[in-house]
Amino acid sequence: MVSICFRWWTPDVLSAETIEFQSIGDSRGELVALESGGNVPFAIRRVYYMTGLSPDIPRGFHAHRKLEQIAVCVAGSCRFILDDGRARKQAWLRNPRHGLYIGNMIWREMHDFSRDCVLMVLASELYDEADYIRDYDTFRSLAAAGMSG
Ligand code: T46
Repeated sequence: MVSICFRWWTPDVLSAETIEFQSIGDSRGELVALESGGNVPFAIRRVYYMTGLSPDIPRGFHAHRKLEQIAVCVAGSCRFILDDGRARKQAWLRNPRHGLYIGNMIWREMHDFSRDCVLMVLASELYDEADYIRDYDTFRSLAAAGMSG
């Protein structure tokens, strides 16, 4: 399966880019396949998804020490804010063929969920609360020192 990666912002924000997944479409509809080590650049150890989201209730507000993830809005839309400690950018997810790759040590916030948003996330590790950095000042200090904790 061919995947096309492209950056849509300057490389001052590291470890975050969109991956455009190939869609296999025919008269019955669209099909997108995600494969560990194929069009997903890590071994997938966990998948989770969010539903029942509200436009005025943001989520996230943390970074991960080691975790890599790909977020896909399989329905609806939402806006991500990504921050590497030096620069802050935003990305809208509104296409189920677009995955937002988020490397480690990237602060993320999710805003402006559409009512029909289904946000699916592929993760490189099992859930581990110790991998989270939930305090922004701590994140900034670690990022400035080139550390993950
Ligand atoms: C991320 C963004 C995009 C679990 O028990 N297992 C899990 O796999 C996950 C993801 C969460 N949880 C628990 C931890 C909390 O008690 O579910 C609760 C809600 O998690 P959290 O407040 O971290 O959810 P978000 O939407 O702020 O963040 C989530 C992911 O946690 C995070 O890794 O990058 O989505």
